[in-house]
Amino acid sequence: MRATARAQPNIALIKYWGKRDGNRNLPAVGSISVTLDELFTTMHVELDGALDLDELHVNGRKSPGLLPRVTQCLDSVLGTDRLRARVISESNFPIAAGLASSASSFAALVVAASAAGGRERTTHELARLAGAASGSAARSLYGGFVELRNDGDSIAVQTILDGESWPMRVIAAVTSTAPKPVSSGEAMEASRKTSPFYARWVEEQDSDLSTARDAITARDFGKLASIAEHNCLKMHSVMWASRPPVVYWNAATIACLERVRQLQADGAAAFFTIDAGPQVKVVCLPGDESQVAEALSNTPGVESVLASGIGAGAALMNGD
Ligand code: 2P0
Repeated sequence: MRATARAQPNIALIKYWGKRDGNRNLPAVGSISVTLDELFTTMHVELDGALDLDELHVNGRKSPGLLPRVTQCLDSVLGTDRLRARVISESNFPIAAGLASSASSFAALVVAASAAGGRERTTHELARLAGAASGSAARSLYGGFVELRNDGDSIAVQTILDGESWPMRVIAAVTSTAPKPVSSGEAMEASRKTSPFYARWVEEQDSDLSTARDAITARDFGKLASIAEHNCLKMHSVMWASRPPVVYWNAATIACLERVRQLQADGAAAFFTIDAGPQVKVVCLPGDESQVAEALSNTPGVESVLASGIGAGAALMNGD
């Protein structure tokens, strides 16, 4: 009746932006990400017949605001006639700061809730359940370089290459920890309905996915860098051209991009990516990590720098 799972956030190199079915939370496009290692969310789920309502504690605090999505996810995993649950979530990195905490949280939640309810589920089934709660969470069920594809009226997720086969480091420059001005779900809908670039974005995604997949399989860093930066800037162009516009960047975001261009000019194997927030994530080869981390730390407006390797997918923890 209780279980604990751990999941890592993931960073998209080819982005998910837009939904083809909002009710079932199905993405309009496929995506490719890397699952991180050192950053993680630990999720404890305890089903308790004495509870009248679900309870959620996030990093030691009761969090009623986040509860409805958790309740909905528990219902989808265990059925609506389930026992109520006490859910305790702890993350070792800032949550709601554009570091994909919803991905690690919902990936860990479906694994822990399934185990607590005695349900045997494949990773594939767990990924679909996580994706219904938060699109990017489906990717955190898998480790390494991960591709999510649309598959009929559902999704299919798989590891393209494991992290050990092509070790990389991801350095995240945190430029603000303020809450997002608009949630990614809302912003995606604004893009779909109003951005003149949205249709073209969807149309070109398969080609970007194919280029990135080939680059990963061939371990061609330059090719991956080029398509990932292009896909990221294209996604933000779609957002900027929405009405009302969606601009997640701040001045430090741009300063970080300039810093990455300098690092590249100096010969570093590094590229940037930016999600639905002002943080800049720089992916680099391990030999360039200290140079990248130092350059980002010294960039005006950067509050902190977090580093991680590429890790494994969500897993149940022993001892519960
Ligand atoms: C991604 N993002 O591929 C993209 C890039 C943000 C920018 O997935 O509405 O929290 O819960 O399905 O997964 C963030 O959106 O969205 C996201 P929902 P999610 O990582």
